[in-house]
Amino acid sequence: MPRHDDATPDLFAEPLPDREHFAPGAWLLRGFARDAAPGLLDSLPSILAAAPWRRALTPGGKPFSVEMTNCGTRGWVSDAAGYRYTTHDPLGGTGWATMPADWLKLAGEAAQTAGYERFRPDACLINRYAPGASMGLHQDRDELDFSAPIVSVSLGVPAVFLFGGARRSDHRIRIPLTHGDVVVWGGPSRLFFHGIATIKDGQHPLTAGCRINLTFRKSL
Ligand code: MD6
Ligand code: FE
Repeated sequence: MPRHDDATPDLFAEPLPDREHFAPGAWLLRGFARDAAPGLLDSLPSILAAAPWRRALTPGGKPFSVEMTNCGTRGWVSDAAGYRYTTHDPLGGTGWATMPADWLKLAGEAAQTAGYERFRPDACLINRYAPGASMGLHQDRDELDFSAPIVSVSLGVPAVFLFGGARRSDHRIRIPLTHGDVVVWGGPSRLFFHGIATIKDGQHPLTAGCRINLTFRKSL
């Protein structure tokens, strides 16, 4: 049944997902995680019990301003030995917490809404931004398989996502992200440079003064 060519609108049709295409293969799904957010955040304490927040060091020895942890069968870590995925937390020595079922479901549905079928992430990097924290321009390139997209869920206080191109010096657009927004990208823009501008002071009922970002990846 055509949905857009009908002369009369179908009041009972499923609403079209609110999605904005901002680069080749890259989509912004505004509010996609808003309803799921309280449930998603309920899982944080048990994930943090396995692997608490830490400020990782870059391979060059500089601390990230963002605090990080992971869940999933693999987690992304950074230290003097470099950027990589590990099955165990190098700090605690224990395995990362299992990825909660509702996290996996949301990530799969977001990927599908952006046109990526059967996304099965094995890793979720969790970033916590206090006011003043930022994420420098980088590429996500520590995964083995660049055919899988990345799904990124923004929770809590707002942020500005910087999105460039294949070269570090390429022009960057600024995308405001608020609580519940989801960004999905892959395909032609999978290796594009991106970052997060310095977080401003703010308050959110679910995260107090911080922004939490869940970044789902298929590492293998
Ligand atoms: C953040 N996100 O939103 C940082 N990477 O806190 C990322 O670095 C990122 O959002 C790849 C894909 C989506 C992302
Ligand atoms: Fe990234």
